[in-house]
Amino acid sequence: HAADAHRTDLMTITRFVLNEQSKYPESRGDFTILLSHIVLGCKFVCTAVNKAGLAKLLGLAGETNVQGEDQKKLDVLSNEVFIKALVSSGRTCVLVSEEDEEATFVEPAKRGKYCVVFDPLDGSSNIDCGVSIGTIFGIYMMKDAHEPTLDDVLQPGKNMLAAGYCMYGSSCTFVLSTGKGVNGFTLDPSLGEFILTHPDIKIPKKGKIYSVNEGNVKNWDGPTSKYVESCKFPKDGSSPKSLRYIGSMVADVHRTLLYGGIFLYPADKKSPNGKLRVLYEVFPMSFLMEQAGGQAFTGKERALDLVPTKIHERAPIFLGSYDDVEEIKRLYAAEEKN
Ligand code: P6P
Repeated sequence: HAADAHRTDLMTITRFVLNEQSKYPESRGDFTILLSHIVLGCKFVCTAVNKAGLAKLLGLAGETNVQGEDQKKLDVLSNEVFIKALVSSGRTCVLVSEEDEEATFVEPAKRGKYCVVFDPLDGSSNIDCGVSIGTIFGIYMMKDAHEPTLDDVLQPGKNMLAAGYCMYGSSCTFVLSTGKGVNGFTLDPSLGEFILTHPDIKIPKKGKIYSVNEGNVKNWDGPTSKYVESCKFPKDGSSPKSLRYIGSMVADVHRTLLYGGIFLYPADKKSPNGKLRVLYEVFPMSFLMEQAGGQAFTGKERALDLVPTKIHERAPIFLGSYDDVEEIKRLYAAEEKN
């Protein structure tokens, strides 16, 4: 009957989070309500992204649609959906989006105690060629019950209560950590529900894949160059690592989480802080990696220890299998000594 139980005992993401909530008797379910609004936003984006190709075919995307309105670009549309869903949840006070230069401060009547930082559609330049893209988010508790300020979102990543992403690819996969491990859910379109498909994800301690944009090799610093060299020509005679680089962070990180290995977006001469954004790319993915038994390093420190000073600040990032990141930490430490 195990199979039957699986078929009838549907562990939806809502039920999963309610189970978590039941461990905190004093909790009033605010987090559960917040998460259900994030999930709603992801379901909307999933359908919109899947129709994007068709929309292009029908000349909707980018031009005027059948109602003669200007069809919004998907990332702008996704951002509006998430901002509206988060404000209407009544559980947020400060929102930071990759799409908005300034933070959004929720009006007092709809204010809650959570702050959400997110990239509504990361990698959206890949939509037209069908590469997987995703929504990335992190959740902080406001610092204390006062007038919300930017300080509520300029917290180190280790203060996050939860983080996750939703990948829009061959299937729609929602990966979440609330600080007690990592779990993956797959959207069942017939139910419109995310079902638990990847319980308690743990990243392999060491991997056989490295993931970096080798086009930047001429600008890399010493430790990064030495590390990538060691992936291609291992000194211990082991076989070289494979290179897999999709160029969409959610897709590259999801593969790293499930298969192991290391994802790198290093600093280089052109961009001394790398390219990826601290609040809504580096922190959420680093949080997930640590929760899955991996680690995340900026070249100088543990990624989650970094204290951001600007909401769109960038940082270099090396994240993935524990032993692989340990290698690059050793090379940066050696560089420090010289
Ligand atoms: P590059 C997509 O534009 C993105 O923000 C991430 O999703 C991805 O990891 C990175 O940039 C790719 O950057 O410079 O290799 O094209």
